[in-house]
Amino acid sequence: MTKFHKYHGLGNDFILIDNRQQSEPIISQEQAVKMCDRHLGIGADGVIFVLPGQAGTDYTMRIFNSDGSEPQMCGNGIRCFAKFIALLEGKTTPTSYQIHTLAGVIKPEITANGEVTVDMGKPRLLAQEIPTTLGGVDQQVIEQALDVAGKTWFVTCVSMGNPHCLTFVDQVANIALEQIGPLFENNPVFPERTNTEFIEVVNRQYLKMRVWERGAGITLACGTGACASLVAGVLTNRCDRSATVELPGGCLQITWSEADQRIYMTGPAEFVFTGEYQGS
Ligand code: ZDP
Repeated sequence: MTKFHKYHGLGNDFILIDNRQQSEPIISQEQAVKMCDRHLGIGADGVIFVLPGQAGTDYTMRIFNSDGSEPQMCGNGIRCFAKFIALLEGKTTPTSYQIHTLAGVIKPEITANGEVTVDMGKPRLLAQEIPTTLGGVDQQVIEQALDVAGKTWFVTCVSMGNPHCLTFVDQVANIALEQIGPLFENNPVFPERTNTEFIEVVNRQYLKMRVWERGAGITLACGTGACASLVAGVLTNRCDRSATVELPGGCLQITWSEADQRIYMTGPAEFVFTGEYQGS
């Protein structure tokens, strides 16, 4: 029997586990797959663990995708994480935390209106940091040709700790995500697979994005993907350094600060229900 809390950020939904008593997740990757199953389990895009802090941080966050793989970071997940620890601690807003992740220290802050603003750190742009074999190891990958599904796409690669491959298109509604998403995700030019985003520029302060997530498939929103979309838009001079990113589940506000070069993401995170998982 495992106690859990269910949260979502713009419909990107997660099972949150209070794992403060132990430094290793109390759920295996195989169990996470079962819990995420929408017919046989709780249903979620991933499982997130609240672990004791490391290296002077308040807490450590680890994530298992719905396929059991472990990503470095999760942007919607960390907003849910902040709301969950505020609940566990009985804190009222505003509250800020330093969270240890596989993508470095990430700093969420619950604001007065209950939304969460996250200092996501600096984007990483070199091919070896993504990682991708598109371009030389210490070069940026901007508008590089990549053949997928019999078509040439011009892709920009950004790491927010986890890999993103971004393509600007005229209309996101016309992209056959279910068919082409897996072909990007598992393309041999991405040795650790990749998250894949298609972006439509509405104007310089408004982007529309649809995502195929590594290890989770189509999701209603992707926080790190929204951040990476804005970075790709700035690198290709399609948008300003501050913009709204509209996802199928709603909007995030993203800023790439000129002053400190860090990315700030603001959006909602909602507690849905709590329960006890009885499965194996
Ligand atoms: O990098 C990956 O494998 C992603 N599937 C991790 C989750 C990212 C995400 N949806 C986000 O919001 O950043 C959840």
